[in-house]
Parts: sequence; C-alpha cells; structure tokens
Amino acid sequence: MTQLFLEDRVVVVVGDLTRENVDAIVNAANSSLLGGGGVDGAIHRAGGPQILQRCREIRKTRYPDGLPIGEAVITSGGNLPARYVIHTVGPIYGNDPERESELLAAAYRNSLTLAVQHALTSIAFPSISTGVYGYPKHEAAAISSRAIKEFLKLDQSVQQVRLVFFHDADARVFLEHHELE
Ligand code: AR6
Repeated sequence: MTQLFLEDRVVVVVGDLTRENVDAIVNAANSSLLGGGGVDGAIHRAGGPQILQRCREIRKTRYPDGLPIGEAVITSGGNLPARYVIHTVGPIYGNDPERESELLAAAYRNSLTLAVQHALTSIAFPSISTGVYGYPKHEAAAISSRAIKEFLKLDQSVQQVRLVFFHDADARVFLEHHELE
C-alpha cells in the first residue's frame, strides 16, 4: 500500500523504517537519547554503535538534562541506508493533556526544520508517540498530518516526506484520519 499526497511530497507506506533509503529517518526516542524499545531499539540495532556514541556526546554537551519533548537533534545514520538519524521525543499520552497535541506537532516540525537546516530533501517518519507512549493513533494522524502540511506549505526544499507505518492497520487508521487534503 503506497499513497501519495500534497503533489507527491508526502508518501504513506507500510514497512520497516530502518530500511528506508532517505536522507534522514526520524527516531521516536526518549529524552535520555540512550536507546529504548520500539522503533528506537530497531534503529540502534540496525545502525550500530556510532549513533549511540554521538547521542552520548550530545547529552554531555548540549542536553545534559536530556532532550526536551518536542525538540530534535541529528546524528549520522551509522550503518543504516539513511545518511542521518534525527532523534526527537514525542509526548507520553496523558502526562500533559493541555500541551500534548502541540508537543507532538513540535516533534514533527522541529525534525523537519533540522532536515532543512542540513539541506536534506527526503525524510522518513515513524508514527511518533503511538507505541509505548500511548498516543491514540487517530488523534496522532490528524496532528502529525496537519503539522507536516503546514510545514511543507512554507518550505520548498523538502521533496519527500515518507510516513512509515509498521502495520497495515496503522496505515489504514492514518488514511482515515489524516488532514493532508
Ligand atoms: N519501523 C516503523 N515503525 C515502527 C518500527 C519500525 N521498525 N518499530 C516500531 N514501529 P514506539 P513511542 C512503530 O513505541 O510511542 C521507545 O522505547 C510502532 O508500531 O517505537 O514514541 C523509546 O526509547 C508505533 O506505531 O515509540 C521511548 O522510550 C511507532 O513506531 C518510547 O519507546 C512508535 O512506537 C517512545 O515511544
């Protein structure tokens, strides 16, 4: 299943994010930046120790208290097909109800901003916060799609945003609730 939106700049696919051949894949990390389960674990496993080493340096220098929710940082992609990994942290659903939608949108926006700052033109996202962090998939679909659409309206440099869903059912929920059009 592959579906295209916004003059083909947004592509919805089902698959394994770590296999994406793009300039950057986005990691749904946690504030520690030191790894975890889910897509984070898969990225570090497939990408090798270089990524973790750079994350440790970022913790020591720029973010000794951890990466705040909604912010993003970039490392090399190590052994991944992608040249870079952009690490962001989504909100844990229910922890801060008044701000969580804005924080989820910020995670997408700040990841895209970092891609532009590094002159990257293709980027692939997992469905941030919808696994361990418990964000309802239909709500996340509306929020993430709106954030991406707003960003791409103002930016001309990013040519492809790939939204990679691990399961067919997750892609279907996204396709029912997105606001790309
Ligand atoms: N490719 C694409 N999507 C995937 C993959 C993959 N290889 N693996 C999982 N997903 P999660 P979160 C989907 O839990 O909710 C980690 O421990 C998955 O089906 O990875 O933001 C971090 O260290 C789900 O839809 O991220 C944090 O502690 C989506 O990716 C915490 O989990 C996100 O699920 C972050 O939780």
